[in-house]
Amino acid sequence: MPQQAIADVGLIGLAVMGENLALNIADHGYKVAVYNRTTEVMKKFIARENPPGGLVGCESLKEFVAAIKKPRKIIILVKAGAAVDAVVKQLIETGIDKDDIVVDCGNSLWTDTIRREKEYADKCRFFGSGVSGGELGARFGPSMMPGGHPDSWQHLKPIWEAVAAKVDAATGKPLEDYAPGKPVIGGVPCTAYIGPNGAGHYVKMVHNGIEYIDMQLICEAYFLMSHLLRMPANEIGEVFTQWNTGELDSYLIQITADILKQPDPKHEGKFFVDYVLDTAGQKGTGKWTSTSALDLGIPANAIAEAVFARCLSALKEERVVASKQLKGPRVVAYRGKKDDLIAAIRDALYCSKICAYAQGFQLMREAQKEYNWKLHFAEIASIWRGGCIIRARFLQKITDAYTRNPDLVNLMLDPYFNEQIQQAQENWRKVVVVAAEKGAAAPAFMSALAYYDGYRSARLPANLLQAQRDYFGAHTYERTDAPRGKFFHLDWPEKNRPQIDIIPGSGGGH
Ligand code: NBP
Repeated sequence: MPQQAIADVGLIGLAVMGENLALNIADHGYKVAVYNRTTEVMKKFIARENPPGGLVGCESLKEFVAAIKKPRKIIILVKAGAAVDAVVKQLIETGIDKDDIVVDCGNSLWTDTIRREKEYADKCRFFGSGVSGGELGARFGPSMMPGGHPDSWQHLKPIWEAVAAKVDAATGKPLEDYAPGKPVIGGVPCTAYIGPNGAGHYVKMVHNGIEYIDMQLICEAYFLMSHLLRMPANEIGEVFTQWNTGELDSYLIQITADILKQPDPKHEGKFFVDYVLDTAGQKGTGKWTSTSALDLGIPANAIAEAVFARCLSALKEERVVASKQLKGPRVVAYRGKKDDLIAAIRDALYCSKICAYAQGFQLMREAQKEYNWKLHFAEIASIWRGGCIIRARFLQKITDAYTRNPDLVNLMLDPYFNEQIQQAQENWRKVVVVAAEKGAAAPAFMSALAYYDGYRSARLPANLLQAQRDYFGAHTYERTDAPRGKFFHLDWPEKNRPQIDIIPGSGGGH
């Protein structure tokens, strides 16, 4: 039991993330006081792993609080939601100081972080930091998205910059070395101050929304190769390995190749992925991203499509019944050249990915207006280059795009990405057509293409839509031959008597 304040930082919650982040922090020379609600978990952890003097196991919160040097820096890594409030309240009851910084590193809803910062303001300095990279990231270098009061950040910055993933300054490539006790030296840390109150957790949420669509697009590419070309899993894995040497080079493509080549432990000569039930779970961050997009009026349809794809996958039993009753095309196999279709699928994946990131960045752009943040998009892209689940070569290109033009309205308008889509879009369209013809579900490829075509359309059919709204609900409309902001209403008679009423400044209804 520690008798005095000897720890540089404290960490509460010793599940996957907490244990690994504690070890990571200790690897960088900090002494970490650790506490877990279930004491046995803490004891087992300390018995199993305690880098020379790096961890201070605490059985009670009283011990834990006493063990940390002031102003205390306390990291919370417990289940997002009520548990976070429970822990903060217990810390306050135990007797932390107003100057102590309590950092929630879990996947908390950003509005909870905003609320908590206010609610606990006279008891402690509450701070929210997104952490991405899963178990391995937490252990050897995650991407970290800190948000809260800038003064608090100054206290946390040295630790965050030490433990975060590092990328090469010149190339942006992750500097990975998964060796306990031997942290990566040098490189650019994958963390940067995001903004006040909930900004860090908001950006982490969008990261996760992008992760959802990134994964779904990869799954659709796999599905089309499997379904239309009848390729075995390991052969598709080889295609992903090949793709990982080009623009698609990323952690998710790399692990996909590994997964597809993995033999099944129970069936000799068979592949693991073929025995995994096709139902996907979710914890909520994709849904939050989509809900936020709906609230802010941002068309993040591909991200939402990825969430719905998981929902549809969960209806396994219904789908099995429907598969016997709802008929599709008779011939499913693709009759054209296999290599050509594989190349086209790669292009479809690449173009859809550009759209997905464009949607994520548009969403953050809108959120910053709503919450009065000043987000630095080049920096956000740059801290996703390493450590996190969506780390990819592609993120260097996004960093470059926002460095060239920090006010870029949409990623697709950046000259580099615009050209990339021009080069690949014919193939993208081909894949969507083939998928539709053959009855293979590829909702994210299709949704991304619809976004691209909608976004590049100077005129959409919303003229008719708004006229319909005016007809049945007197919701008014704007005219092509009048300035924006002037609203009109046609006095729709039973027998179509045309008569125009001008309603200056009238809103658009609902
Ligand atoms: P979990 O999200 O599974 O939470 C388990 C931890 O929460 C345990 O230490 C548990 O203590 C503690 N806890 C709970 Br549950 N209720 C508590 C309460 N009322 N008071 C105190 N402690 C409580 O852990 P995780 O997977 O390590 O994730 C931690 C956070 O990081 C989450 O917000 C998660 O969304 C986020 N995150 C996770 C990952 C990942 O890959 N897992 C990646 C990125 C972010 P106990 O041992 O006593 O039950």
